[in-house]
Amino acid sequence: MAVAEKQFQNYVDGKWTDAASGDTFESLVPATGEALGSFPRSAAADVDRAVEAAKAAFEEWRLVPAPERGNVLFRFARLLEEQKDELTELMSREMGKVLAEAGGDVQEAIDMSVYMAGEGRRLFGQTTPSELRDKFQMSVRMPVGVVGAITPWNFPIAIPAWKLAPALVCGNTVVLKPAEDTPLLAKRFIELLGESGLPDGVVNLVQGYGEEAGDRLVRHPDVPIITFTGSRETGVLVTKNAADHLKHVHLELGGKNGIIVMDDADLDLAVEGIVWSAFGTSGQRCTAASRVIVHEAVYGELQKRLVARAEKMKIGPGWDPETDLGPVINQESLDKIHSYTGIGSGEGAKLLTGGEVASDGELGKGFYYRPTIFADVDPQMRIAQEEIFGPTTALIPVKSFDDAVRVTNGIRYGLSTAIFTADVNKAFRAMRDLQSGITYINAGTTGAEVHLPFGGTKDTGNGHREAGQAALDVFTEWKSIYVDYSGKLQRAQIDNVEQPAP
Ligand code: UN1
Repeated sequence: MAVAEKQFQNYVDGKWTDAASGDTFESLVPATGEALGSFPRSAAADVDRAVEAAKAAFEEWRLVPAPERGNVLFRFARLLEEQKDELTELMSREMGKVLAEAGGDVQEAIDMSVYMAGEGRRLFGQTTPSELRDKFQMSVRMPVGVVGAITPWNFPIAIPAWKLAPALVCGNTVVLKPAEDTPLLAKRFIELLGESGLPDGVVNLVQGYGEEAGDRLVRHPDVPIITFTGSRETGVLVTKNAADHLKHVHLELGGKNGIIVMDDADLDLAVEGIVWSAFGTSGQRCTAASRVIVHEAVYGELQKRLVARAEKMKIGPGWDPETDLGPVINQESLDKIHSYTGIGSGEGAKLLTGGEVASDGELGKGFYYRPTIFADVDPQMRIAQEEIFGPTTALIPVKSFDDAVRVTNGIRYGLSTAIFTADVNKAFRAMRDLQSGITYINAGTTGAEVHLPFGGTKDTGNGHREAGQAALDVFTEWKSIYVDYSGKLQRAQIDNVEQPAP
């Protein structure tokens, strides 16, 4: 697919515009290092204009009936469907993932938009009886205002949809600051949303860097909600910088997800699950399985099968249908991933396969890393504790189920966990005892569907969830409404005391 190098713009109040400074940055193709286009390097002044537009648009958008807001999302889903092939191919180019996964990313956005479009006819609140006669009461969800959405590059179409679809159907307006590694996909996303019939100013796009554009959004007094997906370190910064305005902060941060393989597991299935979860998207998922906790009885056999599978993976550009493993996002990422190979070896872990940059022939132009497996990893080693965000996984032997649970839980993060076992009792104990927002039984750590809550415990976030009904809690505030039709003053907690509770 040829996307000629071009200059792209921000989208503010329904118009395409440059950054006030005129500064730009480039988006690179990770498979080849070529530039895809240049984008506005936005700063505070650009964010301020976008927020002003979103704030003004909110006054009208919040009054549009929710089913009508939902209809916009239905149209958006249809446009995404029509453009699915184009977006898939573009994603394999700008972000690097293989076609099947890129298609899945777009499909996730379609599914989320359809799900949230339907929410336009629900947005359920509660009605309850009153303790007094002739009185009615209910709770309703209210939109909050301008949402600042800061999205990552690893799911460049899906995650903007996770955030924007619920934000919009609830009646909020949005300023999106996408990752600087995937600005063209964000531009296409916003363009299609605009074509779906959103009034000007309801959605705005500000391209640029986190420390410049993102930071202003986080601190802007007229942005009451920040939703951020990214690293733990940036999540802490976002929380601190949003605190002066007591913003709602929704965070989706790191993971160090573990797959447990018990002695009674179907090993072929476990190997498939591990390969998909550890090496899919080149390990650049917050749900990636970067630890495999294996019962000692099957440890040797699992190693053998896993290494054989990993060594068969074909490395290449995402758009080549033969490719199993695409590039990682950029040089900095490649360096970080490789530095963890050094760290793991230095800590005494045994490198079974991989552990090097793949640079034969054409691969030398891009950012490729071989699928990497360490064995004999101690649970306290850095490669078993820190998020690497690359195709590297660590095998940790354990003696029992209880050991496996203890090791799986022995990290700061709590996004996704999995267990392969044929024992239903162990499966149910795992569902109860694994400390994570998501647990899979006989599947890898990846594969969330849009209608269940997505998010993690511990340092993966701050208690919020996106997707499903839980997303509505991020983007609305409850209002409780009391309607007294008795015609007289009735005092709650006072006038009903003649019949106290027994
Ligand atoms: C992420 O890795 O940031 O379940 C999101 C999954 C995907 C989404 C992952 N559907 O892993």
